[in-house]
Amino acid sequence: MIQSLKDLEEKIINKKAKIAIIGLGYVGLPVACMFAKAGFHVIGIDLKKERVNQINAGVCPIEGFEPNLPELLTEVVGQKSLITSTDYSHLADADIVLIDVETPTDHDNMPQYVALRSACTSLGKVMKDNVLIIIESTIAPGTVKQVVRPLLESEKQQRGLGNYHLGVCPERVMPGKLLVNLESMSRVCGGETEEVSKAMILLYRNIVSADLDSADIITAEITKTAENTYRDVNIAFANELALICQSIGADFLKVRELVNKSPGRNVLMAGAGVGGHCIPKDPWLLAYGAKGRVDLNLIPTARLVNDSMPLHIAKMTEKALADLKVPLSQAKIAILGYAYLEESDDTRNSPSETLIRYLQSKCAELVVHDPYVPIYQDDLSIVINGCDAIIIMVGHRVYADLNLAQIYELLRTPILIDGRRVINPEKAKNANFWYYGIGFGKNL
Ligand code: SAJ
Repeated sequence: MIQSLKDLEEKIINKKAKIAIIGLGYVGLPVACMFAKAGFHVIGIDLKKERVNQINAGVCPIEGFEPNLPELLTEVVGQKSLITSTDYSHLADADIVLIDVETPTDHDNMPQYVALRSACTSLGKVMKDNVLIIIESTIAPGTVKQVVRPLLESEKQQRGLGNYHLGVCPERVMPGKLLVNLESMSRVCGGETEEVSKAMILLYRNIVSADLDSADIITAEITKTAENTYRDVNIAFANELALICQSIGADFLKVRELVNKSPGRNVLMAGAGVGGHCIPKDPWLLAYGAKGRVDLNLIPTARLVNDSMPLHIAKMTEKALADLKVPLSQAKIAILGYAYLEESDDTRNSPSETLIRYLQSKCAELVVHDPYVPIYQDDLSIVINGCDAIIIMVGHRVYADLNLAQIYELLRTPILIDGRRVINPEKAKNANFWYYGIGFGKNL
């Protein structure tokens, strides 16, 4: 086996190794472009014919602003160092196959591996001897052992194949920074053996300038899910501290500032909820890996705290309306922000969606605005005209810069619910608003 890896390492060094990427989404596509740019012949596989056609035409299918990715894609496709297809038979002579398919969780917070299973089965039917297969998708600890390997073994036996090599190398991309993150963030190269990890490091050194750390597969599976779970738990602490401040009569922002003066403290920001493509999902993947082994409390509870924040915002809104004797059933409410993150058009797992579902059957009218989301880009002054409450759900700059005097004139009732603490409470009070902010317990 070491001989085959020695051959593979030679091919990587002289850039003769044929690299294949399964899944050309916001991870697979930039990775494919980067290896092509580094001088390798890359074949990309995706089930979506339209996406494949777009890429082969030199057009970047990824929405949102991704600096340099469209230009890089056009370049490597033009040079024919990246070719894409829907046909798995193109993988038959691949030396290295990276798997970058979606690994979502379902409504019961269980991993959904339909795409991963399909990729492994289809690959198993065509892969050649001694291929190096690397899972880049975020997977629950134990997934290679319980899902990936059994599927590949079954195909290998049916075809009388020799050996193959397995590794896990989780990505750390972020929308808006795909290329820069892939190049500048460290990665864990989890190999089934040390020799495989060594070959992985040799491969990724072609596109990653940061640390490439050798590990075993289970360590690599845990690391990625743990780093996002760590963030989720810390956001939940900030949120629960904000609820305490709000109930006792302090300002969370002031408490946070003072706590963070203490060495080694870094309280994150309380907010109207936790959305996005990874933070809400990865804790459940980590928990799934520990299922039946450890009874978890902190990790699932942190998820419940964060998922309850949109409803906390709803309760604040109901209280504000009641304080001013405005029946909720007669109220017109504006939700400002639908994306999951400030200055983003990404709406996956949007906390605003939770709030909308809760309020829309209870109030007279619900309107939504978001400068980055096409269906919510109407003029803000038109959207909020005649409202009894405006709820800031996303910290977009445009909301932090609201002209409060102008907004005041447009509202029927001047209630401002600040779910991201982007408005100064004193300024709101001076502009005659009834201000309610997440974690703001002061009586104005
Ligand atoms: N959020 C808070 N309070 C905070 C930070 C975030 O409520 O203090 C909310 C945001 O509003 C958003 C959600 O959490 O709804 C997620 O925000 P995020 O800043 O974590 O952004 P993501 O989801 O894009 O997370 C990515 C992750 N990167 C990868 O998975 C490679 C995460 O690991 C990074 O830590 C994070 O970016 C980052 O640091 O920006």
